[in-house]
Amino acid sequence: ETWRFVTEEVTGQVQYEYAAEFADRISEKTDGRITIEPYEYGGLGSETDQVELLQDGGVEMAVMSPGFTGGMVKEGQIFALHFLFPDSVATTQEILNSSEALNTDLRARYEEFGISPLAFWTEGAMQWTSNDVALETPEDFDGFMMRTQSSPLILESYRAYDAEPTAMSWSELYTALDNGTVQGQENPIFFIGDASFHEVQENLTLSNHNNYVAMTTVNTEWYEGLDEETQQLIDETVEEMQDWVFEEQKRQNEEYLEIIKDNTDNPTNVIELTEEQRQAFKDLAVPVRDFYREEVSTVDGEILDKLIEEIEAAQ
Ligand code: 6CS
Repeated sequence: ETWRFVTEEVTGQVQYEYAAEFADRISEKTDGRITIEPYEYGGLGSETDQVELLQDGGVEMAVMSPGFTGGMVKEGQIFALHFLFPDSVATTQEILNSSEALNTDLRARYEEFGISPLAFWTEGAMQWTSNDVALETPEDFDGFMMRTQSSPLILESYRAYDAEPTAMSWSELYTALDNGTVQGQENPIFFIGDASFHEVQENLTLSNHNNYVAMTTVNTEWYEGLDEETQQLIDETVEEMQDWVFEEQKRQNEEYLEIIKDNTDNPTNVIELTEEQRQAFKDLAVPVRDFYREEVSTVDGEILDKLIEEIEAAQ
């Protein structure tokens, strides 16, 4: 028996390495009875094509970013809100592990579309990179051409700073940054470094304005059709992987910050925002939560309110 496991990243990057490690563990536990074929990003279309592929059962498993499902699972856009999760990536991961708002309520929203998120995990804090202007104050975003993922609330979060966001797939991003179609983007450091965005960007702003959250997902119908023992095997391995992936992203984010700082061929201006500077962004970002409650959420912000309570309790 072979399961297909698609990811939005390539060899070496966190999502792909996650799928490869997951595959090893499953084949070891089943003495090779079940094998998993991990897929790098690229061969199976864009990120949104991959969402459809999982829904149609073209693959059994996927690592999926909520940033590409926002047009469909409106509630999933919760992750687009800046400064919602704690600054500590470790505390954020604990919340992702234990949150009922996410693991029960949001999961049910995804299941309406045939996608079961079995776990939520961080790929690290997100940072900004830019050309033409060093992003330090909200004013620096005025008219700034920012690339984002496709969820409408992500774009809204940048409009709150008066930026001009454009959604695009990451496969087009290096070229778009290089030729000036967009001036900047957001991602965790490991991804900025591995995708070489720093080569075509002048500035890296350590903004920690949000956490990059990914989900381990399965096709709901397929998963529900498995016998209990196999479901158990998947669930238990997904749970074990939470610590593994936390360490993996941490190591990669730390390593790539040094690589970017040491790159003398294409020097990058690394800017660390002060708490005061971050506060100016936060002041503009918090009202976007009301936009979520009123315009986006299909259950009047219930999931968001519950998550905010869980976040407060964790801090
Ligand atoms: O920026 C993006 O769209 C990509 N970033 C990460 C960290 N993973 C995959 C995603 O498509």
